[in-house]
Amino acid sequence: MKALLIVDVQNDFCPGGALAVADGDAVVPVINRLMDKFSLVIASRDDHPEDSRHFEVWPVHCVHGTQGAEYHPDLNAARIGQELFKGTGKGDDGYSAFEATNIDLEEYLKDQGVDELYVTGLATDYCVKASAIDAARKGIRTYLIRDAVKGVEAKKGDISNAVREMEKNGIRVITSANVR
Ligand code: VGL
Ligand code: ZN
Repeated sequence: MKALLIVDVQNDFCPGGALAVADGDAVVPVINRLMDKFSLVIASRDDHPEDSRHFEVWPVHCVHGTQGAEYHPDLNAARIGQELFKGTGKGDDGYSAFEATNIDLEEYLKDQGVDELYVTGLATDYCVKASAIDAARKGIRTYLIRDAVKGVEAKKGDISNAVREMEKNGIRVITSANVR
């Protein structure tokens, strides 16, 4: 059983948002098309309190209840079967979807019989990387869909280094055209 994981495709990570990823919204049509190939689609959401210590290192973004924390309006959110809220505590960065506080994601995937996770979304060099590596370490066969992710690239090479780190952790890098 395979599942599609959408990481943080939220307004604040898209152009015009508080922590915009360049071309972040370009992943939306790719992800919408991929949804047709999955019976289970799950999505993480950065959902920070306004006084989060996470904002000592990042601009204020994805504050609980704000427009910036909503999904990109073109994302086909109706297909999302389970949401994963993360970074919800004051001292909680919540980079990985496995740090979701509304559900134990590892248990949930076990209950659903998921043994293959296809990872998409934002940002390649932060929450996508953390989520994919956690999945692989939990014994889930994990795929990074390279044309369905975009990164921050705060320093030159961050994205390619993140992809390499994921590969070192056993994650298979594929393109959306190769998803059956
Ligand atoms: C993210 C930085 C801070 C992400 C979230 O979704 O990759 N990056 N919070
Ligand atoms: Zn955040």
